[in-house]
Amino acid sequence: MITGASSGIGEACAYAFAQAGARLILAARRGDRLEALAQDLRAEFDTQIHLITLDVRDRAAVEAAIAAIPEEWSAIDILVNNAGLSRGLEKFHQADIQDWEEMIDTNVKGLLYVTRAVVPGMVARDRGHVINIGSIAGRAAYPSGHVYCGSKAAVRSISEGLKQDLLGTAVRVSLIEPGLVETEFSEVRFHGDRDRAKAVYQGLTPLIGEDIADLVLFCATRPPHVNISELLVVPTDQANATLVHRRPAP
Ligand code: NDP
Ligand code: 8X3
Repeated sequence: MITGASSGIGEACAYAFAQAGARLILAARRGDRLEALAQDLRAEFDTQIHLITLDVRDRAAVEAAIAAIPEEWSAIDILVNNAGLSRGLEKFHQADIQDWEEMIDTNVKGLLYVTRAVVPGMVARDRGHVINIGSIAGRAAYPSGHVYCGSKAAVRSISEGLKQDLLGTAVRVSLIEPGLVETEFSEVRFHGDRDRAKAVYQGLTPLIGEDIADLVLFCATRPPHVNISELLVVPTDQANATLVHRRPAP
């Protein structure tokens, strides 16, 4: 099951797992995008797919959607908690509080709702893997990142705590923390301002969704006794959350 499969890293994960022969449960709010993706995956890989149009911020909807998964799909082996977003890049004292609500509700509470609904089945079956998409932003805050960074620091803590509580079961927990990945992320952060979004990746070679999907698949395909607990991955042009190398335009 991949959340946020309608775009970017989640969509790339859907391709990677489809190619590897997995059956896929794909979730996101934009059902039309999911339908188009499912059509492509069925045509290219003959993938069996179950779609869930879902807003992970809606706790009741998450619980109902997981409970309503047809019997033959309900034994989820791998949960990729990828749905997430940033909103705004303003100084703390100038930021829009509604942006904060959206990030915390999606990145933290949404991830919790989905995980809480799926993990009990994994524990009961003594089999499963939760792969959380955190961020380099969860390791160190950057200017004007405050709440987004905080939400990803929470994902880091939640992943650690989940692993501790699942100790003694066969259920694995992995955290992948990417640096700059060119997806719709910055366009969403800047509320649709494409020029501002493009500038984020100008002069450097960013990661792409497929780079992260590769790692998600790698984590999921280790032997059962191997738990990759965390992976930090950045473009070669990025040293940390604030230090990137940009080449001048030719
Ligand atoms: P995209 O904007 O391309 O994709 C985000 C995905 O999350 C979309 O499929 C979107 O689907 C889904 N999503 C957002 N809100 C909700 C919601 N309320 N309910 C369900 N699905 C939702 O960005 P990325 O692929 O880059 O982002 C994926 C994850 O990777 C996020 O958690 C992000 O924080 C993280 N990340 C991204 C980095 C980057 O530089 N791009 C770096 C580090 C981490 P829909 O709108 O259809 O609901
Ligand atoms: C996304 C990477 O550095 O834009 O989590 O926050 S960054």
